[in-house]
Amino acid sequence: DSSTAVAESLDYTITGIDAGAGVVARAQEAVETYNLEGYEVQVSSSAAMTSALATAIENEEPIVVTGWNPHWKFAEFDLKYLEDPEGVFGEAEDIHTITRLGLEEDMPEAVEVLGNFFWTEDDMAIIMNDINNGADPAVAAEDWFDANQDKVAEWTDGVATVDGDSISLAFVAWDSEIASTNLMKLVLESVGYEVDISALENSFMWEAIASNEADAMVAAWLPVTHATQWEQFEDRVVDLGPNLEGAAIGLVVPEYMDITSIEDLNN
Ligand code: PBE
Repeated sequence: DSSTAVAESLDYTITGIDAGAGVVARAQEAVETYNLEGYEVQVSSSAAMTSALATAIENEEPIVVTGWNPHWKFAEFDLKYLEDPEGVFGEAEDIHTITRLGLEEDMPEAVEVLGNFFWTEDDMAIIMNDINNGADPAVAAEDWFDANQDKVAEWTDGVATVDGDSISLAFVAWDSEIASTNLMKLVLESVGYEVDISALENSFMWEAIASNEADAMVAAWLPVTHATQWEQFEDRVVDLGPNLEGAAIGLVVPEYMDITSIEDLNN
């Protein structure tokens, strides 16, 4: 097929998010791997991407975005992942909890809680959807915290309380991580910590943990999304394992688009 109708209808544009995001790096890799000639991955932010997506869908126009779940966009719009026969975006991803070296010795109670933290996509969706519907992130996290005391109790069970020790969590302002980090702040506060959360660009989040500027984060997407950061920092951080399983990244389009695979972007 020598027609480029699909590519032209998309203006040869993949609508990306922040430049540091793993899904943007993988999308750039997909342009190479699938030889998506002329395509560019436009970088912006999660908010700009979802707003472009909403506008396109309102007008039933073609659009392809860097997507991931957990994310509220799948609840709000009819969307599909494009098939990825070359496996550029990996299979299922897990979201891991990562601490700085030495945190276990310095704040064993916090590490116990962080290591116990494990929830599901459905749990996270409740906070994310509230925020998307206009709730303040801290308030949305608090509502979930209040309504899910059984889960909070599992994560804090048998953990000794501390007396106002300061701990800092780093994150990136992706919707999923805004939800999880705001929740973990409350959980750590419930055992007596004073918790500071700071939003950074992705590689700075990893760097902050590796250089002891921040104590922990719940925002590491592995094995594929943050493979570059993992390779760079694995010797200088501690991986406490997954806090959520079955995440995914990929290229996402509205259901009404008549394509099914990344390869079709060349049509
Ligand atoms: N995300 C959400 C991030 C990880 C969490 C998929 C946009 C990324 O691509 O790095």
